[in-house]
Amino acid sequence: MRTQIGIVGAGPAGLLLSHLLHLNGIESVVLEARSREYVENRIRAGVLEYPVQQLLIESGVGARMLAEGLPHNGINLRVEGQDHRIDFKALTGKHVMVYSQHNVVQDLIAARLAAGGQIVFEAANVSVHEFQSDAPYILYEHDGRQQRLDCAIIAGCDGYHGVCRDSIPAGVLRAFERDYPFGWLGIRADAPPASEELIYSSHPRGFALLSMRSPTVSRLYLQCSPDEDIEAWSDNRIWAELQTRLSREGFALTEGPITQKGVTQMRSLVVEPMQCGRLFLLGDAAHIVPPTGAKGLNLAAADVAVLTQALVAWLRRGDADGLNMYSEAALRRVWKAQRFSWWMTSLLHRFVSHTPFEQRVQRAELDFLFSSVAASTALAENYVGLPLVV
Ligand code: FAS
Ligand code: PHB
Repeated sequence: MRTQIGIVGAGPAGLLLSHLLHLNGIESVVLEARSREYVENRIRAGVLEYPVQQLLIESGVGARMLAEGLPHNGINLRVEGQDHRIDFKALTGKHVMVYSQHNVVQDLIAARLAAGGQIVFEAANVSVHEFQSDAPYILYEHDGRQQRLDCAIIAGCDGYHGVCRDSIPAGVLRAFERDYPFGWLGIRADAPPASEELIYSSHPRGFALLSMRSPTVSRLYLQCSPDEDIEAWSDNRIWAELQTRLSREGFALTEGPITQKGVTQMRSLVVEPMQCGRLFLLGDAAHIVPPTGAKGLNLAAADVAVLTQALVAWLRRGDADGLNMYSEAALRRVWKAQRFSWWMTSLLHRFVSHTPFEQRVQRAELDFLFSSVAASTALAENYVGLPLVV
């Protein structure tokens, strides 16, 4: 089989890339290890930046988001039982959209298939080859038979645990990493959210976050140890801890059946460069952010916007400048989102290693944020989303 762009991974990065390329008359084939049902129901992110919303709307896959998504004009930071609202609308004129990542994935798969797009689900043992030549190809197994996909470019959209990044020869990539001494215990619950907007709580017992998926489904997170045993957390214990960390006078969470729970590691990672020959890395295959800034999904979309522009210029006009500069251009925005995610994580979590001095500085940083329009504006601009292509 032959195509123009071979894409590994049907997450938000791979699917959005295939969709935007199609709109520009460029062919692609997406190879995905898991089943359609699995990728369409995988619980992950839930907040879309303003520029990403615009990209989905302008590219014709925003209708359900606009119909079912929850536009939020601000977030609340809760410290010592006091709320401090960051008013995105007043500070930036923009809003974020609470809309599940798996809904975005479902919308993109539906759009690709409706347009005759090729997505090979359950493609096993994917391997990438000859990407340092001008004739790269991908091998994989499907329906028990070995297959080969010849292409001009390979897009590695296979996430943190994929094969593409690890296929790049030793010495080419440099990794920049930070592991955090905690994780997030996250739940999805059939309980109406107790707040119209997200609440980020900095509590002496640790961080907590109230988020949601719909008027009847809540998504909540607790700071926990990185190797926390989820089996040790009964639903009652989880609700009790959430009530404590999100407590404020006159406020209580509405509890309900917990339908999904898990522990997520907190890590910051960037690999540079984000390309090797004709293999380009996008999304979690190239960078991981702690979820405190709600940037993971949005960064994947930003990489797609940069690479799409570069591929259109190359395939239409033979202009390879954008491709040659892809990594540099994408990394400029990646590092800004990394900084913001690290900053939000440092600001709102409890660090057992903190000295009393560091605790005071963390508190002073919050006080400054609550008393300075400039500081609140900086948070708001980063949270609602920086321009996709800079
Ligand atoms: P993805 O990981 O989404 O997609 C990669 C795809 O490649 C997957 O479908 C995978 O099956 C496929 N693949 C992997 N290896 C392959 C191979 N060898 N062959 C073929 N296919 C292969 N972000 C937030 O902002 N908020 C959150 O609450 C949040 N929660 C998260 C929870 C978890 C457990 C994880 C892992 C991430 C979470 N994130 C969250 C970040 C998340 O949103 C990612 O940034 C986003 O999924 C990145 O999208 P992709 O780069 O497309 O990678
Ligand atoms: C979520 O809704 O899953 C969510 C929201 C904000 C975050 C992280 C996760 O910072």
